[in-house]
Amino acid sequence: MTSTALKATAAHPSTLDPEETFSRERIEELQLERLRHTVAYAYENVDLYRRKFDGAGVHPTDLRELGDLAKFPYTTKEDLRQTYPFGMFAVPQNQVARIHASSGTTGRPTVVGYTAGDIDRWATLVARSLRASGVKAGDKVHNAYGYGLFTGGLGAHYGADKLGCTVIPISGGQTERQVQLIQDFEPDAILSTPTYLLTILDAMVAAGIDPRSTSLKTAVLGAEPWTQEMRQELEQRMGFDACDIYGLSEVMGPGVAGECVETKDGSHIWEDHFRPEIIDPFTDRVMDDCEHGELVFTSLTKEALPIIRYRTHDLTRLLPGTARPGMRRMDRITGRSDDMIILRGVNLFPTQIEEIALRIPALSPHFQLELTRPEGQRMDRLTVKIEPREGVSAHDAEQAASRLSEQIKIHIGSSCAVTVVESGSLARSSGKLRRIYDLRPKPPQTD
Ligand code: DLL
Repeated sequence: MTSTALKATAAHPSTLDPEETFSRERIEELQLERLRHTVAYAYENVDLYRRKFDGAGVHPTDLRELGDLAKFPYTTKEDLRQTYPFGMFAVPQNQVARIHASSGTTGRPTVVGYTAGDIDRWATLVARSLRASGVKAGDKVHNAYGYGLFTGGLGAHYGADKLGCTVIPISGGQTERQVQLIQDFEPDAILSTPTYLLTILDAMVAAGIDPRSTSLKTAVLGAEPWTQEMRQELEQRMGFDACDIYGLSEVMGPGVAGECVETKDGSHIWEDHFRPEIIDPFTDRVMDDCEHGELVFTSLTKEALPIIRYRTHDLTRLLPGTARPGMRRMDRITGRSDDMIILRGVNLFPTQIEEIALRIPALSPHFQLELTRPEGQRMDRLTVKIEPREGVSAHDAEQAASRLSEQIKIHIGSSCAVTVVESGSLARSSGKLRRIYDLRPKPPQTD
C-alpha cells in the first residue's frame, strides 16, 4: 500500500545537516572513528562495561573495524535496573543536565541521563527528524507527547525549538481542549502517538469539526508500533501527511530515526550518531541487512550514558537508505519480542491484527486483545474485542467479525474469537495504547 505526499513537502537540500548528505562509505568511516572512542570511553568510565568486557575477554583496542563490534557483550534493560539509578552514568552528577526515566510498570524504572551536549545533539536529531517529515522553521507545532519523565514530550519540544518552530506544549490528555486549540492556534504540525491522534480525530468529529478542514499539514507519530494501514486510515481521515519517528529512552529518546515525507518508506536511522545491528533474538547471531530480527543499538556520541549493543526487543529489519542514501532505514516495527503472543505455537503481534482489521471496511481501528485460559483447560484463548465503524448495522458488524476471524486464521494461522463491542466502549489512548490484556491466571510466586 503506497501513500503519497498530501500537504507537506520534502526538506530543501540546503537545509539538511551535512551528515545527511554523506555517502555510505563516509558514514561508515565516521562510525568507526566514533565507535572506537565510545567503546574506550565506556570501558574507562562505567564499571559495568569494564566488568562485562573483561568477563567476555574483549578490550576496546580489539575494535579495529565495524564488524569487530560483534565481539562485545550486549547491554540489557536488566543492566540498567541492576545499576539503578545512576550506576551506568559515565560522568559525575554535576555534569548531568537532565534525567528521564521509563514508567517502570514492571520492576524498577530505567533511568537515563544527559549532559548539556547530549541534550543539544538530541535536539539536533529530533529537529532533523521533524524536518525530514515536512516540518519547517517557522511552523506552529502542537506537541501532544506527554511531558515529564517520558522522553517524548521534552525530546520533541527541544527538537521543534531547535528547528525554529513555534512550540505549543500541550502534552497528552484533555482531548477536547486539544481540539479547541487546534482550531484556535492553527498549528501546521502535530506530534503525538498514532493512537492518541485517533482519539483527537474522534473528538473532532464528535465536536462537528471536519478533520480535513484544520490547518494541520503533517503529523509526526511514534512511541508505539503502527502499520501502513493505520497510516492510510489517519491520512484519509485527516487529509494530511503522517510520518514515523522512532526512538527509545535508553538510546536517547525520540529522534533515533525519522521518516522522510517524500518517500514514506520507513524511518532512516541517524547513523552518524547510532550504529544499528539486527540480531537473531534466540541465538544472538548478527544478521545481514534485510533479515528480520531484534534491533540493537550502540550510541556513538553520547556522554552521560554511552550505550553499547543495547537490546531493544524491537523486531524489524534494516533496509538500504533512499531519501538519505548514506543512512539505512528500519522497516516498520512488527512489535516487541516481549509483547509477542504465543498462541498454540503461533507467534502473533497486535500490529498483525491492526493490519487485517483495517482492511475490513465495517471495522474501526479501536480494538484490544484479551488472553484468557478457560477453567480446566490447558490451552490459551485469544479474543479480539473490536468496535464497528459508526453507522454499521449489527448484522454487518457480525459479518465483519467473522471475516476478521477467518482472515486471522488464514494470514496468521491462529484461531481466535472476535467480539464486536459497542462503539466508544474500549479504552482510548492518551499516549501509548495498551492493546494486550493478559487475563490468564498468574503462576504461583516462587519467592
Ligand atoms: O517512546 C520515545 C519516543 C517518543 C519515540 C516519542 C517516538 C516518539 P520509550 O518510552 O523508552 O521511548 O519507549 C521505547 O517504544 O523500544 C519501541 O518498542 C516503541 N517505539 C518507539 N517509537 C516507535 C515507532 C519512546 N516509531 C519503545 N514505532 C521502543 C514502533 C516505537 N514502536
